Amino acid sequence: MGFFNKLKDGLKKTRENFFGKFKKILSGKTLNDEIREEIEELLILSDVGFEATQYILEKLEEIKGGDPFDNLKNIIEDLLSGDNALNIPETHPFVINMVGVNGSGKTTTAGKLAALFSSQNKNVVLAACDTFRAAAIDQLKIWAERTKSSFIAHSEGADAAAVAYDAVKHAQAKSKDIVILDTAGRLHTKSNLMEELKKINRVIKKVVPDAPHEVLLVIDAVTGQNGLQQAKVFKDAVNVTGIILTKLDGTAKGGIAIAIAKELGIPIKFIGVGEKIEDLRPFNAHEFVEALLEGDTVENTMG
Ligand SMILES: Nc1nc2c(ncn2[C@@H]2O[C@H](COP(=O)(O)OP(=O)(O)O)[C@@H](O)[C@H]2O)c(=O)[nH]1
Ligand SMILES: [Mg+2]
Repeated sequence: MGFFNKLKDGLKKTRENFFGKFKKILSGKTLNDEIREEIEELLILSDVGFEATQYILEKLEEIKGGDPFDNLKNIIEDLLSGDNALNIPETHPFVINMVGVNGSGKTTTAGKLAALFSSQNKNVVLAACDTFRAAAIDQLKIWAERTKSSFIAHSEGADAAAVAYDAVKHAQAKSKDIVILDTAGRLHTKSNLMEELKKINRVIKKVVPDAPHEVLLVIDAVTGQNGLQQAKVFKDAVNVTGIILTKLDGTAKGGIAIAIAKELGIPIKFIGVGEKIEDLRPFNAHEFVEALLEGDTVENTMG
């Protein structure tokens, strides 16, 4: 399956329940109160959130001419468009810090990213900075083996920043291209977690002054508005440079991507639409909107 079809497949629940309905509601129509209400309801139900929903409705009203469905697509694409290129430094190592709450998909995504970079002939170092549980260290080790990445870990309970420091040092000494720091996400110690993440960012600067080049916040799409609130905590504490939205395949409320783009103002850089290595892709707003709003699934289910 090509990636576009995989993306469509991953967004199936969201499309079938909500976004796939817009074409029929809007195409060739003139806006009226009934249509406006229908759109508003679908957007809210899909977790687009109040702010972005109102914005979309206002824009739709503003645009004169054109087909309202095409206008809607353009508005959503504009909302989702950001600078989603990775901030790759001129000299390696390129250091990526992965942050997010437990279960959001950090470790899996770190592994998928390692696979993606390896396929581009980059040497990757995976660092087990989630030292809270031995199982977390083992989980990353498996990804390192699968992706032929170097693996840096200390024992359970070790200082996360010390692991990060060693990983960056190792990468520099061995001329590795990329370091991915897989951090902890236990929220019940929220302030400690933020302090730990800040310390990691501080300590690696002693080796590479402009590191981390990316702080990627991993958000589980299934957690919806709740995940968005958590994201704000991370955004305030560590300098988040990009969002990775995972598990879009597991929710009908994929509209959360639009809420995130509008409310956080941080570009979505990757999305996850499944558990396999190939299910992580660089985010492309145009492709995403096409996969979300176009498609024959609605017609088929109505036949
Ligand atoms: N369906 C689906 N599952 C995912 C995706 N990304 C991660 N997962 C699963 O989410 C669970 C938690 O992932 P993990 O990487 O351990 O989260 P962490 O606690 O943030 O490190 C695992 O079972 C992953 O396989 C995705 O895009 N789609
Ligand atoms: Mg983990």
